[in-house]
Amino acid sequence: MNRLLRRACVVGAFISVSGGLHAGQLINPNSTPETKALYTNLKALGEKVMFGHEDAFAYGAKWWGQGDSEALNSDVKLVTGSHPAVFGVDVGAIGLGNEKNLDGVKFDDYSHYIKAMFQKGGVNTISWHIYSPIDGHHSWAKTSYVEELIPGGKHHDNLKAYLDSYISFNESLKVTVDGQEIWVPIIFRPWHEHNGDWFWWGKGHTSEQDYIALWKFTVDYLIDKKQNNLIFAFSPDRSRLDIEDFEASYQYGYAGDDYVDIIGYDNYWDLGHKANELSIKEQQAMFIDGLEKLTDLAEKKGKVSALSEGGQEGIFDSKFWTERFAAGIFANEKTSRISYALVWRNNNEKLGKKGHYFGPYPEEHSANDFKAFHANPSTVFLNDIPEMYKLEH
Ligand code: BMA
Repeated sequence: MNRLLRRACVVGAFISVSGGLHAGQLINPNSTPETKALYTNLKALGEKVMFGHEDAFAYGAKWWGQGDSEALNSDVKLVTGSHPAVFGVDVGAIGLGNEKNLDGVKFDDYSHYIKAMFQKGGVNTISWHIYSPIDGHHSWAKTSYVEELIPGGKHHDNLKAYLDSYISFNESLKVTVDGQEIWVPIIFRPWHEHNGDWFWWGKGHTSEQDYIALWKFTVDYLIDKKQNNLIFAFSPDRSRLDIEDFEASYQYGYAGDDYVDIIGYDNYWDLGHKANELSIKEQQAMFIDGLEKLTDLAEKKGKVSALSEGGQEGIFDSKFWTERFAAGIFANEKTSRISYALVWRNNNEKLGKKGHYFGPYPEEHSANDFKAFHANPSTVFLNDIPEMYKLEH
């Protein structure tokens, strides 16, 4: 389906269901039934919030996963007895033809974990620290590649080839349930933190207009190629948002409501980021204010919201989970409208990067506090996740 026709369908779907612009349809009218159900059920969580952990099943601070094993392991389960409700994956390096992603996880293992997570009723999200399709440089390049990758650019075909490599991974995410093949729904979050200047698609290395062209092309291409299991998440970085002028600053690089399903943001900044000089109290106030504004904006657009990535690196606050994370997320009816909050990975200690972890693990000093977070009736883990892939009738 071409772009204009799709847009007409999206608008049509909005109007036919609600008579207004707030019916909350996915941007892809051909989404699979399970994908549509997931989107509706994310919204239906109301004031409950799912906990997510990046690379949860791939490895933990002190272990490395077995891709083909039936039983999944996770640091979160070692601490609480339950896996997280959301599993985060990053397909960085996928276009290079490597067997493993940028953090050493085999793509085949990721595929196994994602399918196993789906079969247990959990939710999967994929981000992409994409290498440059022009010269293979990693994401943190300070080079202006985007203009040459978007339609009309001289390396546009390279972008298509990278998207094709994602498509072949995405198409491996199919399982058979009761004799029926089901495509695992994925919350797909490309081109993230674009309002920062650390990635080559970020501010300073590309214009807003070219970033929007990049986003639009990515979405149109994947939808045209019938990747009907994707829910598209947009996620600027909190550190570059102006909380006082939230809507305008959030929508820097926003391609429009018919190109985005999830209004997310990544937030390390208000949670004790080393460069943030505000007091804990002030940071916490900004965390709450930002979440309220994020969920208000999502509500206005009829979309789902999420804390798509974040946490406190090296969790130096032993009461981080209750006094900062939960205290902000469950501060009020607005903040708790986010559907999930995902913390970043627990780097395997043997691989260096000491202290690069964001979730608890056994004997880690916030582990007890995390148990209290898990016991909070408003948090959702895999052991108490509601049905996410069917609609209640
Ligand atoms: C970053 C860090 C890196 C990692 C990348 C992709 O934030 O964790 O070490 O390679 O994410 O997972």
